[in-house]
Amino acid sequence: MNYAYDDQNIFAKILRGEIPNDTVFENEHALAFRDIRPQAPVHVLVIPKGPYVSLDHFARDASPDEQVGFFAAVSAVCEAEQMPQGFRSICNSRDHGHQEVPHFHMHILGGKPTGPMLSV
Ligand code: DGP
Repeated sequence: MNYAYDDQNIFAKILRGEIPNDTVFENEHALAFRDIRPQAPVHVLVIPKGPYVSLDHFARDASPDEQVGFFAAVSAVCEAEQMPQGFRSICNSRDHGHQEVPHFHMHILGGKPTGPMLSV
């Protein structure tokens, strides 16, 4: 698979500081911020700082340090947002995954029941 990263995508602009965001957590390798169109009381996006298009791209090509840093951010968000009854994590990839922004991100949604996994 050839993953072509578009550095004009909206999350790349957020990482460069060209667009503001509501940051929840940041470390060397990842940034977590609130989704602009929240679909639950908690709706945070965790993104790597590196140029990865999708989950499969990140899983294949990100370094061990980047992968650890990303999941450290996921852990920090889950701790900070206090979701004792659980949450949903979603990574949409490309067209069939309904991915809107072509920079890998994980949605973390909680604070209410999130329903069945897919509505068909
Ligand atoms: P996805 O379909 O998985 O690619 O979802 C992209 C999400 O990104 C969507 O829930 C809305 C969110 N989003 C789009 N543009 C912005 C933005 O400029 N700021 C923030 N915080 N979120 C955005």
